[in-house]
Amino acid sequence: MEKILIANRGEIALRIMRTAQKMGIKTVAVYSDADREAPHVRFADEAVHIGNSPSTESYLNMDKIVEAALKTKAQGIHPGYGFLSENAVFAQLVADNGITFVGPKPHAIRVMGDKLAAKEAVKGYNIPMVPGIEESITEISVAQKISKQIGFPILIKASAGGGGKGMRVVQQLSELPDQMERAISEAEAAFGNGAVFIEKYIESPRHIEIQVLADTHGNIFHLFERECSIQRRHQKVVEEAPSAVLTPKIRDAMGKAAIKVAKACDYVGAGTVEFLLDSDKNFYFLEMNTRLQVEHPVTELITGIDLVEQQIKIARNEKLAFSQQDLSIKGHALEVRVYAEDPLDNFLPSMGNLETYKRPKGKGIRLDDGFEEGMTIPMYYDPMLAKLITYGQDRDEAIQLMIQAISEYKIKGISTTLPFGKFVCEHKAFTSGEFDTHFVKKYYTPELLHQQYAQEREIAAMVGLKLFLEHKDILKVPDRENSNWPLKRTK
Ligand code: MV4
Repeated sequence: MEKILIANRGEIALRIMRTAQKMGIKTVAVYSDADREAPHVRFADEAVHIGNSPSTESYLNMDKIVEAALKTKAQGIHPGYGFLSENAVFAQLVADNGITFVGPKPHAIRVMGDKLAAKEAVKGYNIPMVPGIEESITEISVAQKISKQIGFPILIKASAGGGGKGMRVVQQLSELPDQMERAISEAEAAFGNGAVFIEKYIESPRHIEIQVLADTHGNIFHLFERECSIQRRHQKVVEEAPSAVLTPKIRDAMGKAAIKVAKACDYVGAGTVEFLLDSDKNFYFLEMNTRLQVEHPVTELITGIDLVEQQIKIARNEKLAFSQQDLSIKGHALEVRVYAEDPLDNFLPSMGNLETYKRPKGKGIRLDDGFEEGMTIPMYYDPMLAKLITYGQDRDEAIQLMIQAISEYKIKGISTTLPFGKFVCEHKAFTSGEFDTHFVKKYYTPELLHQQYAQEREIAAMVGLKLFLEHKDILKVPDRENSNWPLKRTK
């Protein structure tokens, strides 16, 4: 593979291109109208315009992307995350055109994209599963019988769902018929597939995922876990590796289970196996993500392995050049996602121009971003601007570095979730490691962020007053009549 096309944009397109460049592979960018001037376009060796700004007319347009690869003679396509990365039809189309899809085979994408098919595939591999059923249910009477067996609360999930879409918690039997009906019609509307199933609802879980790498020669290894419990409405906010709560024994057991899940679907490439960990530290397989994940950098930092490099090598049919015994965890890594959203205003998307954009720098700080000062954030795509990643010898060091890096990261012109990231890193429930997936719901209110600002304002006012008192003998305050100072606030 001497040339690859990156079917993505923003930070992940840049991140993939950097590794390709390091490996001596030429890169082809694709871009929409809104991204004509985007950094990923300028960074690539070649760039092909693929359509209008909406992603349905550009980054999701399979034919255009394959056409661009054929035209530029790219031998591989890396899909990044989101967009077409977990689309089995696209993976097949790429292969049918004689191009290498940098990712798993369509079969694995298809199986893991359907939660019931995934359960079916891993059956017989002795993988811990949440108590529940393995088939879709339509009959209320059947649902009632099963729910009574499992015990309330239960969770109704859509088979075609994932990432939290189409889930419903049912607290008691009387709510079941109504919730079932809604879940089915929601799944029908959202996915064109009304299949739903029931699981025991794990009330206060942690979300822990295992990174796996599988080559085409039958080697499958795991690269330990990422803790992803800090999320807001299924959008991850802070991730870290390793998890503060896994013992070597549980880590080993989860790693082995993840490898079995990968085996069960004949997995090739980099993949992530999601688990829930309950308050008694029992873990359960949830689903497998068949792509490179947003939060992959924390794994790279603690293992020293470039996951994109491994993806490309695997796609070239190379054998993994290490074994499970060679892998170990060194240090601790933390990632804060920076979204163009206002944490003081219900995380409303914040659009506008990056008037000021100053990056934090230094040892132990990695910033994966896709924007530059002066750029306008397009409204068509994901609101994630950047990922701020810190690496320290231990968890406390990574957290302190993160707090420092956030304060050095200057973004003006739009609101971002950086202050929210700081809030999390300073919170006792986070620093103590005692949190679950309900962290944000439990502890966050905009008022608490206001307080953070209030303190800063108070300090600024005190410094101002001190300077004034020190220098007031030489300060000249213009008298009103002759001043241009507006008497009324104009803004
Ligand atoms: C669950 C669960 C509790 N019990 N399944 C959400 C995303 C999707 N991957 C599965 N999810 C969940 N499945 C059972 N049986 C709770 C969640 C869940 C969750 C999981 C991980 C991270 C954040 C979450 C937020 C809400 C619910």
